[in-house]
This record gives sequence, structure tokens and C-alpha cells, in this order.
Amino acid sequence: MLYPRPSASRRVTDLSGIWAFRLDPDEQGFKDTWFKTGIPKPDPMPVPASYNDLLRDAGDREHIGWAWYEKELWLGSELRACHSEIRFDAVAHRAKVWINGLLVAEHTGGFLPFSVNLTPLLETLHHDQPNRLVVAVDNRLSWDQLPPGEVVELGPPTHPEGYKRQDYHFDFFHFAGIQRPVRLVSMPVSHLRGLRVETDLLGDGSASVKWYARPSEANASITVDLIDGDQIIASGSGATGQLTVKHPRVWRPGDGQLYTLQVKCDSDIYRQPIGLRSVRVEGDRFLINGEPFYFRGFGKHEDALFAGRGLDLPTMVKDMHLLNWVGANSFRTSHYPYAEEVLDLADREGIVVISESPAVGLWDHSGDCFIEQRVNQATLKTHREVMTELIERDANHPCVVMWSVANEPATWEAAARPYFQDVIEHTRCCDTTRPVTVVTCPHSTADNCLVSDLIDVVCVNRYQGWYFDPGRLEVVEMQLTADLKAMHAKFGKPIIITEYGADTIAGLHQEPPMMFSEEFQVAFLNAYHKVYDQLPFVIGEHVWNFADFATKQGISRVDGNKKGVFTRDRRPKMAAHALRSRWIESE
Ligand code: GCB
Repeated sequence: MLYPRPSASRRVTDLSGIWAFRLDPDEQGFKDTWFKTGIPKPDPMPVPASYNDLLRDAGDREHIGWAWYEKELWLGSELRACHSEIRFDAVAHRAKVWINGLLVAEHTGGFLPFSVNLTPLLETLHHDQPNRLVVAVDNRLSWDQLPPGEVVELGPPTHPEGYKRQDYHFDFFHFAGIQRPVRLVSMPVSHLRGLRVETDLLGDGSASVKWYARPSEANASITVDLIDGDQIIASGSGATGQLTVKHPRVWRPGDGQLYTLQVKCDSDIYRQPIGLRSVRVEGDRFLINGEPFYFRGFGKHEDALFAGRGLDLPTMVKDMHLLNWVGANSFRTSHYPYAEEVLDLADREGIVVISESPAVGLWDHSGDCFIEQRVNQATLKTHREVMTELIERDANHPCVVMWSVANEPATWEAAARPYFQDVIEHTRCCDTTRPVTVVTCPHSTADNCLVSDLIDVVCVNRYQGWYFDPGRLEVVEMQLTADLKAMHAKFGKPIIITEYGADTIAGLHQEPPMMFSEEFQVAFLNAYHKVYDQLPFVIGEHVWNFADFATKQGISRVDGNKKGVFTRDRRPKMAAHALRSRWIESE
């Protein structure tokens, strides 16, 4: 789905602001038809934002079920002459949308966009008075969604009547709400619906740009201009085609050189920023523009004070500055697709991104996960759809160099193999230009992993000295070396350590270093780096995590996960300075 970029033919109206809001644990809104009458006694709620940290009551923060949003929508009569949509960038996790009491959209999946086509609704829309836009948002997870989860019903004698608990196997707070922008987008009736751009660098130093345009009308006339600054440097026509750039300004890590591919589809104009670059895995190397690339960076989260998982532009920009400051060249969108604005910024900054699907928590403490009652054919169907939508959304970003199909699934279960064979094959069909990975957990080893032979880069999360042999950094070198060597011998692929980290309380100092102190975090990272530096097939280090982040309440988390190298309010811990020395020096 195309990102809503304004142009000479496209108007984009941002519907961000304070919306009316109310939680609805008893589903009263459906009985009383709030979608027609409006929400009684609403609270103010910013959009975009997660609602959880903006409510007064601890119980409300952990609310399970529906929440309602409402906004007045003014629509001019000029809409009749164009095609208009309301685009929701992300509503977590299930949404129903009504306009003037009419159900106009339903969508499941909290991290990818959907839109409401206003054209069939024109007769029901008002132009001389406001229209009532109502969105009901459900945060309940199930095993056929990604991420999966389940609502457990409890009751007397241990819990009050009707008591519910939401269980999920991922380590970040289950924020919900209208978490990304909502926009009204108007464009000509005959317009561009989809666009895929593939770039490559050719042996003679030139670059190729292939495009595949999907118009709304089959017989639309399509022309394409490649623009450098304000100059057209190459042009073509047709729904698909290829341009060549003789002396390209190449997009490379640290140098986000961009061009604009301007597609004219009848009278519609869509302007897509693109970067000219190539990506390949060859032997034990990850090549960007033919040059070996070593991933230095982090697993991150979309997690901000007050806004929760809501798009928070100041936090986003601050994070990019800090990534540059610390000498990182990359990050993983752990554990779900991030806002498109984040990828736009990474394109511009030349920050390399591993883009991850929301397939996290595909394992279960209590037993097998890839079984009929949990991850089943319905989950697989969702997973395929999510990969299609993710790739359709993000494939034009030069910063994205690899797809991560999942984080830490139970790769040792027999049924995980056909499941991932299917999703990985599907992912490769959706995009033939990028490598594919599945990030595996510490329990997934050379001896039992049934998935890592299917992928291009082995990505492993490791916690020796933390979850295993806690505090015993002296065992890290021996265990990690053996472990990584075995993974390499078995799978014959380059390896990125996509997570390694230690919870650290900012301001807690100890000599000799002990767990949770700033000194220990530095010593922990050093112990790992010593191993990476001796293994040529290690092609990347992503520390867990960029910043402290919110998690569900539990006995192993004090005010969230503290493995951040920065605090949640983005202050550097000692480890940030240590990483900076290592990474800036290696540049
Ligand atoms: C992991 C998970 C990540 C957690 C992390 C931790 O393996 O992938 O989501 O937050 O460990 O800190 O436990």
C-alpha cells in the first residue's frame, strides 16, 4: 500500500489530534450503538498514541477488549470529483471503522496499514456538516494473529467473577490504540495504486532501476521520470520498465543518497524516494554495493514515554541522532514493522534496517507451540498475508536490506519446519531482491534448529552470562565460541548476533562488576566482542536493546526491560560510551 505522499495531484489531510475516547470492557458500545450515537462521556485521547499510559487507573492500563475513538470529519464537496481514502497507518490490534453509523472497514493486525475507500460512500457523506468517524479497537490477541496471544478466563474462588487475563509470550508491553497517523488522502479517479521499485548496480558502474506500477484503471497511461534534485535524468513509460543511470550517486550505509522516481498515471503523480544500491549474500559475506557490510547496532522498540508504541516524532529523530552518535550503522525493527516515517528517516540517514514481521512469541512454556491449538494453519495464513503486506509496504526503502520472518520461534519442533519452509518460500516470492532470515533463540542450537538451513543469514540471540550462567562472564568466551562455530559448521552461512545484552540500572555502579551495574553491562559486551572479533563468519552485532523499554509486569522486570544502552528517556549508560569507542574506531 502506497505511503500517502502529497504531490501536485494528491492532497493529504492529517487527522491527528485529540479524539474522543472510551474503554469498553463490557462491549456496551455495540449494544448502545455508539458508532451511530457517538461515545457518551468520552475522555480526550491523542491520535497517534497508545492509550495505555494516558489513562488514570492501573486496571485501565491493562485493559482487555474494546476501546472506542471518535472524531468529527469534515469533507468538502470536491471529494465527488476524485478518489478519496482514509488511511490508517496502524491500529493495534483489531479495528472496526464506521462513518455516520455505517460499518466501512474491519482490519486485523496492529502494525500494518489499511484504508477506507470513500468513493462508494459518497451518497452517505455530509458536506455541509461534520461526519461522525468512529473507530472501535480491540487489543485481544489469539493464536491466529501475529503476534499471537490468548485471553484466559478466570473466576472464583481465586479471582472475581468474569476476571480475564491476556497471556502472550513476548517481552514488551502490549500497547494498543490508534498508534500511527490517520490521514485523508485524495487523488484523481484514475490513479496509481501500487509501485515496486528494484535497483541494482551493474558491473560497468551504472545502476538499473526497474519499476512495476499498478494503476487503478487497466488502460491508464504511465510515464516515469527519475529525478535527481530537481533535474530529470532518465525517463520511461509503461506499467513496467527499466532505467539506467550511468554515474549513479549510490545509496550506501552512512550516506543515504536518494533520487525521486516520479510516476505519472494519467493525471495522478506519485513521487517515490529511491536509493540506488545492491544487496547480496555471498559465502560468509553480506555485500551492500558489492562491499562487505558488518552490522553494528541494536534491536530496538517503538517505545516512548507517554506515547507508548504511538508514533512519536521527537523520539524517532532523537533515536536517529543517537544511532549516529554511538556509531551504529543498522538496527532491526524488533519485533514488528515500524512506522513508515522511521524507514523514511533511515533511508535519508543511510541507516541499514533488518525489517521484522510481528511473528514474535511463537513458542510456549507449557509445551509444543506448532500444534493445532496454537500456531496452526490459520496462523500460517495470517503469516503469509503479513509478509505480503509488509513487503508491499516497505520494499521500496533502500534502507531495508533483509526480511526477518520471525523472532525466536520454537525452531526445534518438527512442525516448525514445514511452517517456515512455507513462509520463507512465500517471502522469497514476494521479494526476489533481498535475503531472508529467521531470528532464533538461545535454545535453538546447531543440534536442534530445523529452520536455519532455509535462510540466507543465520541470526541468533545469545544470553550466556545473563540468562545462562548468570554473572559468570568467564564462561562466555568458551561457550559462545563453541556455539557459533557449531552453527557455522552446520549451516554454512554468515552469522549476525541479533541480541546480546544485560539488564542495567542506570546509575548503579560496582567494582568488581556485578549483574545490573553499568560496569557489568560494559564487561558483558566486551566479553562478547572478544569472541566476535575472532570469528570471520560473524558479520554483525546488534546489542539488545537500544533503550530501556516497557514490558508487562512480572518478577523479572523492574519498571520494564533495562537492557537498554540508553535509558527510556534516552540518556546514555556507560555501555553507550564503550560501544561508541568500539564502533567509531572501527569506521
Ligand atoms: C529475547 C527476546 C526479546 C527480549 C529479550 C530479553 O530473547 O527476543 O524480545 O526482550 O530476550 O531481554 O529477555
